[in-house]
Amino acid sequence: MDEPSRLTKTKEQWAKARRGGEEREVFYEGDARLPPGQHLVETWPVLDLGFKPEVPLTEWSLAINGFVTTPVTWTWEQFLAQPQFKNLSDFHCVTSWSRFDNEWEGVSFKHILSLVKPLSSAKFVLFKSFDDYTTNLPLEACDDQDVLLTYKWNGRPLTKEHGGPVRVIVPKRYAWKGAKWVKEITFLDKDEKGFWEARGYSNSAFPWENDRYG
Ligand SMILES: Nc1nc2c(c(=O)[nH]1)N[C@H]1C(S)=C(S)[C@@H](COP(=O)(O)O)O[C@H]1N2
Ligand SMILES: [Mo]
Repeated sequence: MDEPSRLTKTKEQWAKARRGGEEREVFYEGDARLPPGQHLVETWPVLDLGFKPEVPLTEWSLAINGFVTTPVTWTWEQFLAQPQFKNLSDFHCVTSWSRFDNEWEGVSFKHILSLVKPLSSAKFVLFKSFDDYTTNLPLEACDDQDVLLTYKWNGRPLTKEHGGPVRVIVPKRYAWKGAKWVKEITFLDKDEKGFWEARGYSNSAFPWENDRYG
């Protein structure tokens, strides 16, 4: 990977200092939708490693493999041919902003599980992206009705800056658990830490528990 960007370096320092959440101890009383230490934004900030990969649809593919009965690799057309799924959810970034009511549209993780059929030894999932980013989750976190691979946001195609063609959305965890520009999903029997998890971020990442750092 290239030299880390300034934002990446700052976030790494914040993780070391375990910053964020505590100095913004604003519990919006009566607003049960905002997790502790978060503030609401109307915009949608862009966070990445300082590099936004350009992935033409003709070159896009997604491999789903590892400890599964039936690995698959989809082209763009094959991805679109899967049952389509819509879900509305809130988005919580560890740097303390939250964005409510995002309508995502794509392929549900439940559908993926029904196709590839993880082996009983599969307990973890590792996501890899076209910018070499990685993030990890327990399988049970992915096996949830609100988890999906999205290519649309609020009815429009997901832009490149937000991870298009396709990104992952895991509403019950902080947003770094959702890989933008996803290219590979690997089921594993052992946990393997992703980019931020290896740099001081929490392995579990529960917004409602202010669970930011490991
Ligand atoms: N491939 C990739 N996915 C990524 C990241 C990244 O740098 N590369 N950053 C993560 C982080 S830290 C956050 S907060 C969200 C930001 O998504 P957004 O830019 O659409 O707001 O994407 C996550 N997914
Ligand atoms: Mo983030």
